[in-house]
Amino acid sequence: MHGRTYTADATPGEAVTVAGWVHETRDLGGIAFLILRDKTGKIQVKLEKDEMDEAMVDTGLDAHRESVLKVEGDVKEEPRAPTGVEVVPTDIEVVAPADPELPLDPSGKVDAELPTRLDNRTLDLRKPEVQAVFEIRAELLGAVRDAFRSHDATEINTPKIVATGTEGGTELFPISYFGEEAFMNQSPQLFKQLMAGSNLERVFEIGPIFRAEEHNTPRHLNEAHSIDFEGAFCDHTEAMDVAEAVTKAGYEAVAENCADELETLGIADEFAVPSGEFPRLSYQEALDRVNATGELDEHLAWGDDLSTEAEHVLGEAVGEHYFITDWPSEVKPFYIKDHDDEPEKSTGFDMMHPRMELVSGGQREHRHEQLIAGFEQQGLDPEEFEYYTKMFKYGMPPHAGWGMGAERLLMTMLDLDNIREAVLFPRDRQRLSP
Ligand code: ATP
Ligand code: AMO
Repeated sequence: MHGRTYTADATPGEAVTVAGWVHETRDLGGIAFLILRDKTGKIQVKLEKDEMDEAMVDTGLDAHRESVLKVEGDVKEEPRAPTGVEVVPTDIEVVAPADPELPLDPSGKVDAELPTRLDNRTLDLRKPEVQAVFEIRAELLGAVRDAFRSHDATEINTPKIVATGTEGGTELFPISYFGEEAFMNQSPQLFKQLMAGSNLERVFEIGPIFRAEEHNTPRHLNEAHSIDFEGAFCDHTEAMDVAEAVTKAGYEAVAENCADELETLGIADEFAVPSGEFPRLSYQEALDRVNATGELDEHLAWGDDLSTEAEHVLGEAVGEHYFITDWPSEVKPFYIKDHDDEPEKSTGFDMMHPRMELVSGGQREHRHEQLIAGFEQQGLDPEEFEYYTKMFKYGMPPHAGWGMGAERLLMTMLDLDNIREAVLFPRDRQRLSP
């Protein structure tokens, strides 16, 4: 075991200093064992009461579970120890004591409810199966970044305090900005488009989005992380290709680099990298497919949104990641371009996991006049968006992109029941701290 500050390898014959949390104390009478734990694993420390310094033995035995101890000693081979080696101590120091009453049990012997876990994330993350989720999250986001870079996209960061919303006016969190009305950003949508029109051409961002959704569901957060892509000279089909490639790259990296974490989560055997092309169903085909199952009470018709139930029925029928393309123009936002030959159909698409929607995207309306008309159709005042629309007068190329919920990608990948398991400190209707 390495203590981060007092690093040493636990090789037999070596003198080491290790530091970590007291995972367990086993007092067998004349002999006692401390199991110390840190990021790299666990190690046994042997305490022999009659043979070792009494004060040192007492320090070890008196330390409550989850206290941080620093132990100096010699590493000895010991077949009966859990890792085959143990530390025979020469000095034990309490670095940080822990109260005897713990709000949750990091050894996992006693189960805790999700709210208790979220209230005590530090202790919760001392459990290997919880740590594994966040190690995988980091690997996944790293792989997503690499995949974008291999697609020639430049990482950007856009403002989170903004003057206007884009994804529907009721879902905005208002804030006061030096006395002026402002909002937490719902999506980098307009900014990433402005950058697609710059010499950066292809951009991506991984950052927070804020939605004042009333929903209190296992797949909505009020602060989520969005993986956004926008590419100049791309159409919606190329944007779908990028979404598919980025998703597969994420799965591949996790399969390759997180074998231990998948094992810890008990999903190593069933974890599968999506293979083959994701089917692309048109919205009409999706409706037909749902209707054909006969599993919904109502018959879905053109213009209907796909309810959660319809999404489930469809997900079960398709059984893998898939796209829904060519949505009716009226259900997609102003920035989505309609098909030139069939204006009632848009280039908007969603990428679905059988359990839920992961991605929304489309080709954008890049023609100034049509963009302004789109605002008016949606009941929005184009004047308020002038900072955005004016750039469409100075050579805005055709472009397309999408946004993917990072937590949804992770929760579907790891088959987590609740999206709150996929974020360290979730924000929802009931939760503003920690
Ligand atoms: P030792 O000669 O190493 O002190 P022991 O067999 O005389 O060991 P006790 O002091 O009675 O043992 O130890 C109680 C229990 O602890 C026994 O079941 C023994 O197998 C176990 N034990 C002893 N030493 C270790 C060790 N270093 N690691 C794991 N288990 C041990
Ligand atoms: P949309 O609103 O569909 O599209 O969001 C894109 C993706 O972000 C995730 N997501 C959420 N995840 C958790 N909790 C939420 N409250 C939440 N809201 C959204 C979903 C969703 O598919 N501007 C467009 C994207 C684009 O066209 O580029 C947009 O924001 O996975």
